[in-house]
Amino acid sequence: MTNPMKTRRRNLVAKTLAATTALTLLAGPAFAAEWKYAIEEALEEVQGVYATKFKEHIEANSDHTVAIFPFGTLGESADTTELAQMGAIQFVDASPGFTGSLIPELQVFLMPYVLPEDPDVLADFYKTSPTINEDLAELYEAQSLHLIDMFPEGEVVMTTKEPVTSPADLEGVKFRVMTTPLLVETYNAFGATATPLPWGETFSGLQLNMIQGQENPMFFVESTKMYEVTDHITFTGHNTFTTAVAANKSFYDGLSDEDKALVTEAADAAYDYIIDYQKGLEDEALAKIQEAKPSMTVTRLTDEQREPFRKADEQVREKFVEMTGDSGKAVLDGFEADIKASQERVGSGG
Ligand code: 6CS
Repeated sequence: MTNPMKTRRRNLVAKTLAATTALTLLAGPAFAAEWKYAIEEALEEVQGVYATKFKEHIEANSDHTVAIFPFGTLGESADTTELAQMGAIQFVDASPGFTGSLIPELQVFLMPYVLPEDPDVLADFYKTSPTINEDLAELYEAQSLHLIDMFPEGEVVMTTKEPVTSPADLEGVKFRVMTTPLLVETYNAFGATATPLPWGETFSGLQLNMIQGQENPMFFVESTKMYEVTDHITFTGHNTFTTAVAANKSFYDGLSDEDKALVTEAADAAYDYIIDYQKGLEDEALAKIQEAKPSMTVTRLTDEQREPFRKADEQVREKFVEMTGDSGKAVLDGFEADIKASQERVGSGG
């Protein structure tokens, strides 16, 4: 349901940004522009590190400048996505956990036990997959967005108030998920009571015990201090957090060939950097959490313990196809074929 307060605020933000963009264009030297780029995280977090690298490359190789808007400055993910669709900002980092509500096929990234775990396979997959870079990219275009890059942000772990080793432990647990419908299906199939919430409501929800669990990659559990409001970490191996950077379509289509090439080069540099940057990040974050809160428990589910969670896959697959029809089925088939191709290329069972 649309919240009129939020819509009014979003419209005001859009108008202000559009006006400042126009002023910058008028005042700046010929062809130089300030490009606005919103992210869902802080500058020091993975999306911020990628965005900073992108900005550095653009600024070192052109007269353009990039202004990064971290989480909280322009609203939640749904708000910044809308701003990018309207052209009030030029770039947005928005994750399928939210954008899956806009482009249902993107929910393929949220299906449990479908993405490989091997980081090398993942790094190859996001870069080379025709399903991502051609088929899903086309679906972005239909939403006035041009897909620039998708990249992984690390294995998702559950953090909860009570220990979790089986779906029975999730019974009665209100578990916060990002707002895309397939995540609700997944966590309900895992035995929990899935509770979709924007990111900004998660910490307080846990603090007030309105929710008792959430999932996120380890670096984010540490940087956002999720460990202060939950007591147990569980590695279930069911997913990797995926994010996506997109540009406003009319803006991108209107760029010169030279600027389009510049954007591609900047994205390639940022992609390579962020893949490398994340090596060891999970272990570092875990060590910091254990130092800050020695009582935090860490459980890595065995294959046997994962089995009942894996069973959810069939149910979630059916739901995915029900929600997305033939188009989603084709995306899922292509997705799995591309993963297999990356596994063969990288030479791993991943
Ligand atoms: O759980 C979330 O909503 C957030 N998680 C990450 C890793 N990045 C941004 C997103 O909003």
